Amino acid sequence: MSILDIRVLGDPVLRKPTTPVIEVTDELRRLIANMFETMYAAEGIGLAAPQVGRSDRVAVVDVEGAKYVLINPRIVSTQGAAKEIAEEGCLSIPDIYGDVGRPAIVTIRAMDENGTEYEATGSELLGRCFQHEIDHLDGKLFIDYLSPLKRKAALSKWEKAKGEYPGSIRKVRTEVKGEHHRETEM
Ligand code: K1U
Ligand code: ZN
Repeated sequence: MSILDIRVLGDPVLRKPTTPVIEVTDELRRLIANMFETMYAAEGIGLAAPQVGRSDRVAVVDVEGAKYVLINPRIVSTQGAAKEIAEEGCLSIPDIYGDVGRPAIVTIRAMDENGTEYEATGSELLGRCFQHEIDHLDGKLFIDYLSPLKRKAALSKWEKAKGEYPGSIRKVRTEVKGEHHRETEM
């Protein structure tokens, strides 16, 4: 398995809508395994294919040990009249956070890595993560939900930070015994 580079804000792949998966192949299963490894190395709870430069409609989620492979996911219902506000971050916009209002509970339908359809309902962090990842598959980012003022502040902070990511690429490092190891090819 490999840790993949993460694309950051500015890379057009993050804004490109994804293409539905027609067939679950071994190549797709390898991508999914690499996405899980990358997500864990980056200490995230979710990761969508565009974040690793792919336009397949695929994402992975692990919230408190509840692991999900999302192939061609869609939201089938939401519950909660008022939108619940909570802070979000994004592995593709490091160190930028903002409050996002979303339906409190969502039910999704998706396929797993065996091509089996399933339905899952998530509330709190899991529900938020499902929505954040499905947004990625539609080319949407959490900053799009911020008020104009907060979005402007977030983008101005990002303007100062983005130089750390040449080519809009974030190299994910894993820490072993207090040392940093770059896992991806330089
Ligand atoms: O898709 C991504 O960029 C991953 C993102 C998912 C996410 C974060 C917050 C709310 C909903 C979805 C992250 O995992 S960023 C890391 C993070 O914010 C976090 C990590 C552990 C617990 C809680 C949040
Ligand atoms: Zn994100």
